[in-house]
Amino acid sequence: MNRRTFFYSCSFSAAAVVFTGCDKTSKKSDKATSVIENTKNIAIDNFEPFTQKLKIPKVIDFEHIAKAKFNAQKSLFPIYDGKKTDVLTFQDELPNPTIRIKKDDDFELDFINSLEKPTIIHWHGLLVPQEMDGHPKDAIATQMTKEYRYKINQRAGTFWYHTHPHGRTGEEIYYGLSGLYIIEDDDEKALNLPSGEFELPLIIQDRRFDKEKNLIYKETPQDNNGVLGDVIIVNSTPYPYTNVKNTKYRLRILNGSSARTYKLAFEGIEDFMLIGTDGGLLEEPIIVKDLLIAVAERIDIIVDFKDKKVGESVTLKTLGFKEASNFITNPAYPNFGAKMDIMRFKITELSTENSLQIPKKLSTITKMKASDASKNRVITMEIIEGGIWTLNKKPYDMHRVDERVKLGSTEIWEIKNSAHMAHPFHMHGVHFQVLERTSSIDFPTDKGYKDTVLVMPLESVRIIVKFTIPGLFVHHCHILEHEDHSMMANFLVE
Ligand SMILES: [Cu+2]
Repeated sequence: MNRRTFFYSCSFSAAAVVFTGCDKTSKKSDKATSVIENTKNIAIDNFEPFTQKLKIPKVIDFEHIAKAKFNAQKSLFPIYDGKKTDVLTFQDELPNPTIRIKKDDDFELDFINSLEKPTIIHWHGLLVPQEMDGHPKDAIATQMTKEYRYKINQRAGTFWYHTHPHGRTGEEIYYGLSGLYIIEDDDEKALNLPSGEFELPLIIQDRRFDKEKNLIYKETPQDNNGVLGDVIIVNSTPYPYTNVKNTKYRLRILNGSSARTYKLAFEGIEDFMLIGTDGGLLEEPIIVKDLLIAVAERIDIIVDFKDKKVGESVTLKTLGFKEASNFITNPAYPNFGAKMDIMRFKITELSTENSLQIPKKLSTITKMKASDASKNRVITMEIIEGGIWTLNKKPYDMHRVDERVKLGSTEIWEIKNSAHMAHPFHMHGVHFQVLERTSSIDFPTDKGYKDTVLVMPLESVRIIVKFTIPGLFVHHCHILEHEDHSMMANFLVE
């Protein structure tokens, strides 16, 4: 039985699918490579990992242009060298461009929707007026144009953009509609962090391909728990490699996957330095051996190849871990905590510049205190009858106001996860800080400004947030299949 017929030979009970699904497991392949544990990977059966060179997104730099244009469209693109597959793009190629812009500069972009259905772009992590944020209710119809105009009014950091139409965000991002958005400022520039060729953007995503190397998305009802793929692409390149010198690199990493959390580590390098999170630089670097990064989170890290010789290589991987889920997902693919390789750094040149030091003081973060908050709210993450993922037991209605918040106020939101599965909780229009967690798992990323926080199974996380922008925004789970079905709600700041 091949994998395609295996999928469709499982029978599903619609009501029970979220909890049980099909409990068969796919047959392990004798040819299973070292890339992934416990899976049969058809797309890479005849593919040698680390043979395709990492693509670097082209840059739209607002220092040199005044206005950009995005046209969401269907394209054909070779994710695997030599084999084109159907994708969605903003400028007819992948990866989509990285936007670079400075604090206080004006952002101007005309967005044309050439897709068959309404859509909208959301600037994830940006603090912009409500009408520029990309709320699902603001989706524009086919062939319409939306003019995005706003000023960058926040400190430096690594952010991203993606489309956000209600019910179709997962599919649109999966096929390509996302990219990085980097804000720079003078404070960060003065730190002299690795830049130019020593600064690499890495968008990590897991994907599925059929035998012909065409992208495939949902296949079974279990996929509503989260679409997990067996091929990791970085900057739209499957299991890529990149050539490096034996010195420090700054990696701006985005988890742009549908559902997968990664526990990132470098084989051959014991530790690395976390310097920034969703909302920009930490106060000081934190040395880590590995790091959890959930969907939509960003980490800014320094990795040093100084002890490596020319000819050696270092593999970025996700370690196996069990903490995030015991939910059953499509058994044909590696589960939530699977160990997988991601990409390889090949040391090909000696560096002439090894003396660069990372400053001990990176930025100032004003810690918010629980006593600053005027209100406490509880947001629950749970499944209701019919296997629907919700916040506070209510499927999303884009015209219903779920939470009313006073403009200028500070609140504590307690995010309570009653499920045996971790969910990344995201808020639009704010940056928040993590006050405390009920679990003992260490999250170094909690020390920075956040817009997305992973709430572990049966865990409660208390966050503190100041609301400074008026209008209607969404908060939601960032597992894309959950936000589409229907783990999202509206808050109105007034
Ligand atoms: Cu979720």
